[in-house]
Amino acid sequence: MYGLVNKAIQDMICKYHGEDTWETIKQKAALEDIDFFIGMDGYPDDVTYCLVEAACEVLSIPAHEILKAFGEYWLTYTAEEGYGELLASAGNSLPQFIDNLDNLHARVGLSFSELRPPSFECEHNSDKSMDLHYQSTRQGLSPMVIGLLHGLAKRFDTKVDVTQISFREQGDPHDIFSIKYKDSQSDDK
Ligand code: 1MF
Repeated sequence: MYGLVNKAIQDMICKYHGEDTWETIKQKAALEDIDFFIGMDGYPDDVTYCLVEAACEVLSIPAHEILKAFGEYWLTYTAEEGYGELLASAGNSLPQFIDNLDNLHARVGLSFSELRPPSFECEHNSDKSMDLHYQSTRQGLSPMVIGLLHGLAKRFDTKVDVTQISFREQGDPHDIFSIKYKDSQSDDK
């Protein structure tokens, strides 16, 4: 994955647990030879998975919680690290943004050819509910998607309820999330 992802993990860990804890995690992940991550360089996915695994052990937090927290963090991190306009161009509501995610990744992929973008396909069921089909070349990241959805909800001041209804790791063809959402200020039930 692009170094931007590893940089964001580092930033989140330093912010909430301090530099020393980050150094411990980096060492545990056997990445002590890396002085810093370069955002626009591609790194093996293993680097990211090892960081998450080491963070689990050092912080005694399960992987799914770290991934979920990271998903939320990704939205504020990228908004502040030069991708504010990219995010803004994807829409100004939760459903619109999700509908535009494949376009957003296509735009990034034009400039950065090593991107392996996931695909997010929406089935809008009825008012304020949808099924989201998530397909990725990578395994085990569905908790991060749940965090990303909560991060989007925060961004748009929307209440969201996410339930995973199909699980690739249990042999389903891909992950599917059932999403219900509601604008915070709206009165509809
Ligand atoms: O292949 C990749 O390296 C990769 C990296 C990040 C692919 C996707 C992503 C973003 N994605 C990560 C989780 C899914 C991974 C997977 O299933 O394979 C999050 C997608 C997302 C979902 C909901 C809401 C917002 C989301 O992301 C917005 C976004 C997506 C990509 C970028 C920024 C914001 C991005 C920008 C520049 C990149 C890489 C990704 O590369 C750089 C970095 C620095 C300098 C130049 C290029």
